Amino acid sequence: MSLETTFANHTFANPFMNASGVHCMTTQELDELAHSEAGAFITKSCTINERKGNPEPRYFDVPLGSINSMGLPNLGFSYYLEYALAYEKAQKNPNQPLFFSIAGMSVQENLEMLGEIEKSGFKGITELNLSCPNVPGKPQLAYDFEATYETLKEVFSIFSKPLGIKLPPYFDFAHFDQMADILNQFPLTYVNAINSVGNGLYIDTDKEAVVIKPKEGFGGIGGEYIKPTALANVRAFYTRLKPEIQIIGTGGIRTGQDAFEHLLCGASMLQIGTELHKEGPEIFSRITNELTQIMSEKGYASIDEFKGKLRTIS
Ligand code: RRO
Repeated sequence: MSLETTFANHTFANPFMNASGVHCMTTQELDELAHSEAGAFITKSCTINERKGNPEPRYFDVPLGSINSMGLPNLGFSYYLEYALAYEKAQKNPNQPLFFSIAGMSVQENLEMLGEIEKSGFKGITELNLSCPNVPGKPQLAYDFEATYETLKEVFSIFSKPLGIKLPPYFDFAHFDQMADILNQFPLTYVNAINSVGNGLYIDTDKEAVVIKPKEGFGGIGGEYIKPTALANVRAFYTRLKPEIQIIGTGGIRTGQDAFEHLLCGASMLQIGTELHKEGPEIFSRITNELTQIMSEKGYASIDEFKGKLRTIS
């Protein structure tokens, strides 16, 4: 029995990693992930310059998930690139590349960071976040199909290393079709579905008030609330994208069963945000055990035996 997963020409011990934004802002948090049972990990989405982000409170755990409006706080591109290069230099197993997330405030800023990554010695995988819902005045780029196409055209004219993109959730078959048509025109390594469900509102009934300060309480929803939407997006892209583009499933992964469902829909790697925030990096040993248990009960020796093989009703 093995949880090994092949992704972007690398073999990871298991498919689990953090979702960008959770437990990955500082070198200390990143090192804790590196020493955890996670198969891989990713840095906090960054901008060229350090950002403080939105005013606090800006992240709130709720019974069925979380709401956040962090506003892209990060320590700046150079901080994470230096960490990545040092990590690679010290690495014993070159088969476990780091994932590096960027989220520039403009196409130009993204191109500038990608240009730097391209000419650096970075050997890992870059994730371009086109779906942050929390920067006031900056819409989620991947809801604009033409802008997404134009951005990817520019990106691939200057960037040749492995690149994935982080998408927001879509809710309509026309949008799944349109976005997949665009993505299939590019040499993407992967698509990560989904970011938080943007601009939800959580209310504290006793206080008759919102629970986070930015944007009058509106924020990205994660956790159990969003699993069906995440599974739908994973499945929709798995069945529409060319096979060279792999899928990372993110959204509502709390237990081994949630992980199994994402894999059944076609995800190759699995990212955990809300539940990692609640439990800390120990979650990775719990959830790998739970997934192993489910696979053994079902008689599966490897993930490839069931990945993507969701049944429909005829
Ligand atoms: O920092 C954030 O507010 C944030 C980002 Br960049 C993102 O992509 N998704 C999210 O839920 N929060």
